[in-house]
Amino acid sequence: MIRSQETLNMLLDSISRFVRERLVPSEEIVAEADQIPAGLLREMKDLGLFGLCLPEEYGGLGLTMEEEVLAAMELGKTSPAFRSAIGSNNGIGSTGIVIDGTPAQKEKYLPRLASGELIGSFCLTEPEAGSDAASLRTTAVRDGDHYVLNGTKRFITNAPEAGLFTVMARTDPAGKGAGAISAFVVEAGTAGLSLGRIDRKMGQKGAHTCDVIFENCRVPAENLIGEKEGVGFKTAMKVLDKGRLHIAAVATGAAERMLADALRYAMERRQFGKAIVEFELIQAMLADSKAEIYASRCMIVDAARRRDAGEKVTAESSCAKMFATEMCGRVADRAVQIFGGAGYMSEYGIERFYRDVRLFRIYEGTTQIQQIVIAREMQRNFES
Ligand code: COS
Repeated sequence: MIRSQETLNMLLDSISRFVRERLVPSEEIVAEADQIPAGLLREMKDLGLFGLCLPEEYGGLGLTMEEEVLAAMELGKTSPAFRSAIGSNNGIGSTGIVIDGTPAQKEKYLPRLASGELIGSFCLTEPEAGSDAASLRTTAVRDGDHYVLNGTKRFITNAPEAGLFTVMARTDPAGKGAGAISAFVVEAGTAGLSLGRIDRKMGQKGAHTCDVIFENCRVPAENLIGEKEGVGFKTAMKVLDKGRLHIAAVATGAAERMLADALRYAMERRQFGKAIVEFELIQAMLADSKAEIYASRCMIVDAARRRDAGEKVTAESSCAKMFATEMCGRVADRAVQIFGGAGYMSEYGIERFYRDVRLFRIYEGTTQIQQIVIAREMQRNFES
Protein backbone atom coordinates (compact mmCIF):
# COMPACT_ATOMS: atom_id res chain seq x y z
CA MET A 1 0.00 0.00 0.00
CA ILE A 2 1.28 3.43 -0.90
CA ARG A 3 -0.04 6.03 1.52
CA SER A 4 0.86 9.11 -0.52
CA GLN A 5 2.41 8.72 -3.96
CA GLU A 6 3.74 12.26 -3.85
CA THR A 7 5.49 11.85 -0.49
CA LEU A 8 6.85 8.47 -1.53
CA ASN A 9 8.21 9.90 -4.81
CA MET A 10 10.03 12.57 -2.85
CA LEU A 11 11.57 9.98 -0.55
CA LEU A 12 12.56 7.67 -3.42
CA ASP A 13 14.07 10.63 -5.31
CA SER A 14 16.13 11.66 -2.32
CA ILE A 15 17.36 8.09 -1.69
CA SER A 16 18.16 7.67 -5.36
CA ARG A 17 20.10 10.97 -5.45
CA PHE A 18 21.99 10.05 -2.26
CA VAL A 19 22.89 6.64 -3.71
CA ARG A 20 24.11 8.19 -6.99
CA GLU A 21 25.93 11.20 -5.60
CA ARG A 22 27.29 10.02 -2.25
CA LEU A 23 27.36 6.22 -2.07
CA VAL A 24 28.33 5.08 -5.58
CA PRO A 25 31.45 7.31 -5.62
CA SER A 26 32.54 5.76 -2.29
CA GLU A 27 32.10 2.10 -3.24
CA GLU A 28 35.77 1.45 -3.93
CA ILE A 29 36.99 3.23 -0.79
CA VAL A 30 34.60 1.17 1.35
CA ALA A 31 35.71 -2.08 -0.28
CA GLU A 32 39.39 -1.21 0.16
CA ALA A 33 39.08 -0.07 3.78
CA ASP A 34 36.40 -2.65 4.72
CA GLN A 35 34.70 0.25 6.47
CA ILE A 36 32.01 2.81 5.70
CA PRO A 37 33.39 6.28 6.49
CA ALA A 38 31.88 7.78 9.65
CA GLY A 39 30.79 10.88 7.72
CA LEU A 40 28.68 8.81 5.33
CA LEU A 41 27.07 6.94 8.22
CA ARG A 42 26.17 10.31 9.72
CA GLU A 43 24.58 11.41 6.46
CA MET A 44 22.59 8.15 6.38
CA LYS A 45 21.35 8.86 9.90
CA ASP A 46 20.44 12.46 8.99
CA LEU A 47 18.44 11.19 6.01
CA GLY A 48 16.41 8.95 8.34
CA LEU A 49 17.58 5.77 6.64
CA PHE A 50 17.98 3.84 9.91
CA GLY A 51 14.32 4.28 10.76
CA LEU A 52 12.65 3.90 7.36
CA CYS A 53 10.48 0.97 8.42
CA LEU A 54 10.06 1.64 12.12
CA PRO A 55 6.69 2.94 13.32
CA GLU A 56 6.18 6.69 13.21
CA GLU A 57 5.24 6.85 16.90
CA TYR A 58 8.77 5.68 17.69
CA GLY A 59 10.53 8.13 15.40
CA GLY A 60 10.63 6.09 12.20
CA LEU A 61 9.09 6.84 8.81
CA GLY A 62 6.68 3.91 9.16
CA LEU A 63 6.99 2.75 5.57
CA THR A 64 4.45 0.17 4.50
CA MET A 65 5.84 -3.04 2.98
CA GLU A 66 5.16 -1.77 -0.55
CA GLU A 67 6.93 1.49 0.20
CA GLU A 68 9.77 -0.39 1.88
CA VAL A 69 10.50 -2.67 -1.07
CA LEU A 70 10.56 0.30 -3.44
CA ALA A 71 13.04 2.08 -1.15
CA ALA A 72 15.11 -1.12 -0.81
CA MET A 73 15.32 -1.41 -4.61
CA GLU A 74 16.86 2.09 -4.74
CA LEU A 75 19.29 1.28 -1.93
CA GLY A 76 20.18 -1.93 -3.73
CA LYS A 77 21.72 0.03 -6.58
CA THR A 78 25.00 0.48 -4.75
CA SER A 79 27.38 -1.74 -2.77
CA PRO A 80 25.30 -4.00 -0.49
CA ALA A 81 27.45 -2.92 2.48
CA PHE A 82 25.57 0.40 2.61
CA ARG A 83 22.18 -1.30 2.74
CA SER A 84 23.54 -3.73 5.30
CA ALA A 85 24.51 -0.85 7.61
CA ILE A 86 20.88 0.24 7.86
CA GLY A 87 19.33 -3.16 7.10
CA SER A 88 19.21 -4.73 10.51
CA ASN A 89 17.73 -1.62 12.21
CA ASN A 90 14.95 -1.58 9.62
CA GLY A 91 14.56 -5.34 9.53
CA ILE A 92 15.78 -8.37 11.42
CA GLY A 93 17.38 -6.33 14.21
CA SER A 94 14.13 -4.57 15.14
CA THR A 95 11.18 -6.49 13.67
CA GLY A 96 11.00 -8.93 16.59
CA ILE A 97 10.37 -6.01 18.96
CA VAL A 98 7.98 -4.31 16.51
CA ILE A 99 5.77 -7.35 15.96
CA ASP A 100 5.95 -9.17 19.29
CA GLY A 101 7.53 -6.76 21.81
CA THR A 102 5.73 -5.28 24.81
CA PRO A 103 4.88 -1.53 24.77
CA ALA A 104 7.71 -1.00 27.29
CA GLN A 105 10.24 -2.81 25.06
CA LYS A 106 9.14 -0.75 22.06
CA GLU A 107 9.35 2.48 24.03
CA LYS A 108 12.79 1.65 25.33
CA TYR A 109 14.52 0.54 22.13
CA LEU A 110 12.71 1.54 18.94
CA PRO A 111 13.37 5.31 19.07
CA ARG A 112 17.11 4.72 19.40
CA LEU A 113 17.06 2.12 16.62
CA ALA A 114 15.10 4.52 14.40
CA SER A 115 17.64 7.30 14.88
CA GLY A 116 20.59 4.98 14.31
CA GLU A 117 21.96 5.74 17.76
CA LEU A 118 21.64 2.03 18.49
CA ILE A 119 22.49 -0.67 15.94
CA GLY A 120 20.36 -3.81 16.11
CA SER A 121 21.35 -7.33 15.13
CA PHE A 122 19.64 -10.72 14.92
CA CYS A 123 21.19 -13.77 16.57
CA LEU A 124 19.63 -16.97 15.29
CA THR A 125 22.40 -18.93 13.52
CA GLU A 126 24.81 -21.05 15.54
CA PRO A 127 27.81 -23.22 14.68
CA GLU A 128 25.57 -26.31 14.63
CA ALA A 129 22.28 -24.66 13.68
CA GLY A 130 22.14 -22.89 10.32
CA SER A 131 19.32 -23.96 8.00
CA ASP A 132 17.95 -26.13 10.82
CA ALA A 133 17.34 -23.11 12.99
CA ALA A 134 15.01 -24.94 15.40
CA SER A 135 17.92 -27.12 16.55
CA LEU A 136 19.70 -24.15 18.15
CA ARG A 137 21.50 -24.92 21.41
CA THR A 138 21.91 -21.59 23.16
CA THR A 139 20.13 -21.81 26.48
CA ALA A 140 18.36 -19.22 28.62
CA VAL A 141 17.66 -20.55 32.09
CA ARG A 142 15.43 -18.59 34.43
CA ASP A 143 17.11 -17.51 37.67
CA GLY A 144 14.95 -15.20 39.80
CA ASP A 145 14.17 -12.09 37.80
CA HIS A 146 16.87 -12.86 35.22
CA TYR A 147 17.62 -15.41 32.50
CA VAL A 148 21.13 -16.80 32.24
CA LEU A 149 22.24 -17.20 28.61
CA ASN A 150 24.92 -19.61 27.41
CA GLY A 151 25.89 -20.40 23.82
CA THR A 152 27.49 -19.08 20.64
CA LYS A 153 25.84 -17.36 17.70
CA ARG A 154 27.64 -17.37 14.34
CA PHE A 155 28.01 -15.07 11.29
CA ILE A 156 25.95 -12.36 12.99
CA THR A 157 25.55 -9.35 10.71
CA ASN A 158 26.42 -5.98 12.26
CA ALA A 159 27.33 -7.65 15.57
CA PRO A 160 30.64 -5.75 15.80
CA GLU A 161 28.72 -2.46 15.71
CA ALA A 162 25.58 -3.60 17.53
CA GLY A 163 24.20 -2.03 20.69
CA LEU A 164 21.26 -4.43 20.83
CA PHE A 165 20.95 -8.11 19.98
CA THR A 166 17.73 -10.06 19.35
CA VAL A 167 18.70 -13.51 20.60
CA MET A 168 16.87 -16.78 20.11
CA ALA A 169 17.59 -19.23 22.95
CA ARG A 170 16.12 -22.35 24.46
CA THR A 171 14.24 -21.58 27.68
CA ASP A 172 13.39 -25.23 28.12
CA PRO A 173 16.81 -26.85 27.65
CA ALA A 174 15.22 -30.33 27.76
CA GLY A 175 12.75 -29.39 25.02
CA LYS A 176 14.03 -30.33 21.57
CA GLY A 177 11.77 -28.48 19.18
CA ALA A 178 10.85 -24.97 18.16
CA GLY A 179 8.35 -24.65 21.02
CA ALA A 180 11.17 -24.50 23.59
CA ILE A 181 12.72 -21.41 21.99
CA SER A 182 12.24 -17.87 23.28
CA ALA A 183 13.48 -14.51 21.98
CA PHE A 184 15.32 -11.91 24.05
CA VAL A 185 16.76 -8.48 23.58
CA VAL A 186 20.25 -8.24 25.02
CA GLU A 187 22.15 -4.99 25.31
CA ALA A 188 25.80 -4.76 24.30
CA GLY A 189 27.97 -4.38 27.36
CA THR A 190 25.96 -6.90 29.39
CA ALA A 191 28.42 -8.93 31.47
CA GLY A 192 28.99 -12.34 29.89
CA LEU A 193 28.39 -11.15 26.32
CA SER A 194 31.48 -11.04 24.11
CA LEU A 195 32.28 -10.93 20.39
CA GLY A 196 34.51 -13.10 18.24
CA ARG A 197 36.89 -11.64 15.71
CA ILE A 198 35.43 -10.10 12.58
CA ASP A 199 34.90 -12.74 9.86
CA ARG A 200 36.85 -12.50 6.60
CA LYS A 201 34.30 -12.76 3.83
CA MET A 202 34.18 -13.33 0.04
CA GLY A 203 32.60 -9.92 -0.47
CA GLN A 204 30.36 -7.26 1.05
CA LYS A 205 33.42 -5.53 2.46
CA GLY A 206 32.32 -2.78 4.84
CA ALA A 207 29.56 -5.00 6.27
CA HIS A 208 30.79 -6.96 9.25
CA THR A 209 29.85 -10.25 10.87
CA CYS A 210 31.25 -12.10 13.85
CA ASP A 211 30.40 -14.62 16.57
CA VAL A 212 28.36 -13.45 19.56
CA ILE A 213 29.24 -15.45 22.65
CA PHE A 214 27.15 -15.76 25.82
CA GLU A 215 28.84 -17.07 28.96
CA ASN A 216 26.58 -16.95 31.99
CA CYS A 217 25.18 -13.74 30.59
CA ARG A 218 22.45 -12.47 32.94
CA VAL A 219 19.60 -10.79 31.11
CA PRO A 220 16.68 -9.17 32.95
CA ALA A 221 13.46 -11.19 32.59
CA GLU A 222 11.74 -8.06 31.25
CA ASN A 223 13.94 -8.46 28.12
CA LEU A 224 12.07 -11.59 27.07
CA ILE A 225 10.33 -10.38 23.90
CA GLY A 226 6.61 -10.08 24.55
CA GLU A 227 7.37 -11.44 28.05
CA LYS A 228 6.25 -14.80 26.66
CA GLU A 229 8.31 -17.98 26.66
CA GLY A 230 8.18 -20.57 23.87
CA VAL A 231 7.20 -18.32 20.97
CA GLY A 232 10.68 -17.11 20.00
CA PHE A 233 11.01 -19.41 16.99
CA LYS A 234 7.72 -18.13 15.60
CA THR A 235 8.89 -14.57 16.19
CA ALA A 236 12.08 -15.39 14.24
CA MET A 237 10.10 -16.91 11.36
CA LYS A 238 7.79 -13.89 11.17
CA VAL A 239 10.85 -11.62 11.18
CA LEU A 240 12.24 -13.63 8.27
CA ASP A 241 8.95 -13.53 6.32
CA LYS A 242 9.39 -9.78 6.17
CA GLY A 243 13.20 -9.83 5.88
CA ARG A 244 13.12 -12.14 2.87
CA LEU A 245 10.91 -9.76 0.95
CA HIS A 246 13.31 -6.95 1.77
CA ILE A 247 16.33 -8.97 0.58
CA ALA A 248 14.45 -9.80 -2.64
CA ALA A 249 14.04 -6.07 -3.26
CA VAL A 250 17.70 -5.33 -2.52
CA ALA A 251 18.78 -8.11 -4.91
CA THR A 252 16.52 -6.66 -7.60
CA GLY A 253 18.04 -3.20 -7.14
CA ALA A 254 21.54 -4.71 -7.40
CA ALA A 255 20.56 -6.52 -10.59
CA GLU A 256 19.26 -3.24 -12.05
CA ARG A 257 22.55 -1.57 -11.21
CA MET A 258 24.64 -4.33 -12.78
CA LEU A 259 22.48 -4.34 -15.89
CA ALA A 260 22.81 -0.56 -16.21
CA ASP A 261 26.61 -0.87 -15.93
CA ALA A 262 26.68 -3.71 -18.45
CA LEU A 263 24.50 -1.77 -20.90
CA ARG A 264 26.71 1.31 -20.63
CA TYR A 265 29.79 -0.80 -21.25
CA ALA A 266 28.16 -2.57 -24.20
CA MET A 267 27.20 0.77 -25.76
CA GLU A 268 30.77 2.08 -25.45
CA ARG A 269 32.91 -0.98 -26.08
CA ARG A 270 33.67 -1.52 -29.75
CA GLN A 271 34.74 -4.80 -31.36
CA PHE A 272 34.63 -5.99 -34.98
CA GLY A 273 34.03 -2.35 -35.99
CA LYS A 274 30.92 -1.65 -33.92
CA ALA A 275 29.62 -1.30 -30.37
CA ILE A 276 29.18 -4.75 -28.87
CA VAL A 277 25.56 -3.89 -27.98
CA GLU A 278 24.85 -4.38 -31.70
CA PHE A 279 25.63 -8.10 -31.41
CA GLU A 280 22.62 -10.31 -30.90
CA LEU A 281 24.32 -12.60 -28.38
CA ILE A 282 25.01 -9.56 -26.18
CA GLN A 283 21.45 -8.35 -26.77
CA ALA A 284 20.12 -11.72 -25.60
CA MET A 285 21.95 -11.38 -22.29
CA LEU A 286 20.70 -7.82 -21.84
CA ALA A 287 17.12 -8.75 -22.76
CA ASP A 288 16.97 -11.83 -20.53
CA SER A 289 18.24 -9.75 -17.63
CA LYS A 290 15.71 -6.97 -18.26
CA ALA A 291 12.80 -9.42 -18.40
CA GLU A 292 13.87 -11.25 -15.26
CA ILE A 293 14.29 -8.01 -13.33
CA TYR A 294 10.84 -6.94 -14.44
CA ALA A 295 9.34 -10.27 -13.31
CA SER A 296 11.11 -9.93 -9.99
CA ARG A 297 9.80 -6.40 -9.41
CA CYS A 298 6.25 -7.52 -10.17
CA MET A 299 6.47 -10.46 -7.75
CA ILE A 300 7.92 -8.40 -4.95
CA VAL A 301 5.42 -5.57 -5.24
CA ASP A 302 2.55 -8.08 -5.36
CA ALA A 303 3.79 -9.90 -2.24
CA ALA A 304 4.35 -6.58 -0.46
CA ARG A 305 0.81 -5.42 -1.26
CA ARG A 306 -0.58 -8.69 0.05
CA ARG A 307 1.36 -8.30 3.30
CA ASP A 308 0.08 -4.73 3.65
CA ALA A 309 -3.44 -6.08 3.17
CA GLY A 310 -2.89 -8.40 6.15
CA GLU A 311 -2.39 -11.65 4.23
CA LYS A 312 0.12 -14.25 5.42
CA VAL A 313 2.88 -14.08 2.82
CA THR A 314 5.24 -16.83 3.96
CA ALA A 315 5.17 -18.59 0.57
CA GLU A 316 5.12 -15.40 -1.51
CA SER A 317 8.01 -13.95 0.45
CA SER A 318 10.07 -17.11 -0.09
CA CYS A 319 9.11 -17.19 -3.79
CA ALA A 320 10.27 -13.60 -4.15
CA LYS A 321 13.51 -14.20 -2.22
CA MET A 322 14.33 -17.33 -4.20
CA PHE A 323 13.51 -15.85 -7.61
CA ALA A 324 15.05 -12.42 -7.06
CA THR A 325 18.33 -13.62 -5.55
CA GLU A 326 18.84 -16.40 -8.11
CA MET A 327 17.96 -13.92 -10.85
CA CYS A 328 20.47 -11.47 -9.38
CA GLY A 329 23.15 -14.18 -9.55
CA ARG A 330 22.37 -14.80 -13.24
CA VAL A 331 22.46 -11.07 -14.00
CA ALA A 332 25.80 -10.74 -12.17
CA ASP A 333 27.20 -13.59 -14.25
CA ARG A 334 25.96 -12.07 -17.52
CA ALA A 335 27.24 -8.62 -16.55
CA VAL A 336 30.75 -9.99 -15.99
CA GLN A 337 30.46 -11.82 -19.32
CA ILE A 338 29.44 -8.67 -21.17
CA PHE A 339 32.41 -6.82 -19.68
CA GLY A 340 34.61 -9.71 -20.88
CA GLY A 341 38.22 -9.52 -19.66
CA ALA A 342 37.46 -6.18 -18.01
CA GLY A 343 34.75 -7.93 -16.00
CA TYR A 344 37.41 -9.92 -14.21
CA MET A 345 39.47 -6.83 -13.31
CA SER A 346 38.85 -5.06 -10.01
CA GLU A 347 39.03 -1.53 -11.41
CA TYR A 348 35.77 -1.98 -13.35
CA GLY A 349 33.84 -2.80 -10.18
CA ILE A 350 31.61 -5.46 -11.67
CA GLU A 351 33.59 -8.37 -10.19
CA ARG A 352 33.03 -6.80 -6.77
CA PHE A 353 29.26 -6.88 -7.31
CA TYR A 354 29.55 -10.47 -8.56
CA ARG A 355 31.10 -11.45 -5.21
CA ASP A 356 28.88 -9.18 -3.11
CA VAL A 357 25.57 -10.49 -4.45
CA ARG A 358 26.52 -14.15 -3.92
CA LEU A 359 25.45 -13.80 -0.31
CA PHE A 360 21.85 -12.95 -1.26
CA ARG A 361 21.22 -16.60 -2.19
CA ILE A 362 22.43 -17.74 1.22
CA TYR A 363 21.51 -15.44 4.09
CA GLU A 364 18.00 -15.13 5.57
CA GLY A 365 17.53 -18.67 4.30
CA THR A 366 19.26 -20.39 1.38
CA THR A 367 17.42 -20.96 -1.90
CA GLN A 368 16.94 -24.57 -0.81
CA ILE A 369 15.27 -23.45 2.44
CA GLN A 370 12.98 -21.16 0.42
CA GLN A 371 12.01 -24.18 -1.70
CA ILE A 372 11.15 -26.12 1.45
CA VAL A 373 9.10 -23.24 2.84
CA ILE A 374 7.17 -22.83 -0.44
CA ALA A 375 6.43 -26.55 -0.85
CA ARG A 376 5.34 -26.89 2.79
CA GLU A 377 2.92 -23.97 2.40
CA MET A 378 1.52 -25.68 -0.71
CA GLN A 379 1.01 -28.90 1.24
CA ARG A 380 -0.55 -27.00 4.13
CA ASN A 381 -3.02 -25.21 1.87
CA PHE A 382 -3.86 -28.25 -0.24
CA GLU A 383 -7.56 -28.95 -0.45
CA SER A 384 -8.50 -32.27 -1.99
N1 COS B 1 5.29 -17.63 10.67
C1 COS B 1 4.77 -18.03 11.85
N2 COS B 1 5.01 -19.26 12.40
C2 COS B 1 5.81 -20.09 11.72
C3 COS B 1 6.38 -19.73 10.48
C4 COS B 1 6.08 -18.44 9.96
N3 COS B 1 6.60 -18.04 8.80
N4 COS B 1 7.14 -20.76 10.03
C5 COS B 1 7.05 -21.73 10.95
N5 COS B 1 6.24 -21.32 11.95
C6 COS B 1 5.85 -22.10 13.13
C7 COS B 1 5.17 -23.38 12.70
O1 COS B 1 3.79 -23.20 12.48
C8 COS B 1 5.45 -24.28 13.90
O2 COS B 1 4.55 -23.98 14.92
P1 COS B 1 3.59 -25.13 15.57
O3 COS B 1 4.54 -26.14 16.15
O4 COS B 1 2.81 -24.40 16.61
O5 COS B 1 2.78 -25.66 14.46
C9 COS B 1 6.81 -23.84 14.37
O6 COS B 1 6.99 -22.51 13.87
C10 COS B 1 7.93 -24.72 13.83
O7 COS B 1 7.86 -24.70 12.44
P2 COS B 1 8.39 -25.89 11.51
O8 COS B 1 7.90 -27.20 12.07
O9 COS B 1 8.05 -25.56 10.10
O10 COS B 1 9.97 -25.79 11.77
P3 COS B 1 11.17 -26.59 11.12
O11 COS B 1 12.15 -26.83 12.16
O12 COS B 1 10.67 -27.75 10.35
O13 COS B 1 11.87 -25.58 10.07
C11 COS B 1 12.44 -23.86 8.55
C12 COS B 1 11.43 -24.49 9.51
C13 COS B 1 13.34 -24.84 7.82
C14 COS B 1 11.59 -23.13 7.54
C15 COS B 1 13.28 -22.88 9.39
O14 COS B 1 14.15 -23.56 10.26
C16 COS B 1 14.08 -21.90 8.56
O15 COS B 1 13.55 -20.91 8.06
N6 COS B 1 15.41 -22.14 8.44
C17 COS B 1 16.30 -21.21 7.84
C18 COS B 1 16.78 -20.25 8.85
C19 COS B 1 17.36 -19.05 8.23
O16 COS B 1 16.75 -18.42 7.38
N7 COS B 1 18.53 -18.69 8.68
C20 COS B 1 19.18 -17.57 8.14
C21 COS B 1 19.89 -16.88 9.23
S1 COS B 1 19.00 -15.62 9.92
S2 COS B 1 19.70 -14.08 8.90
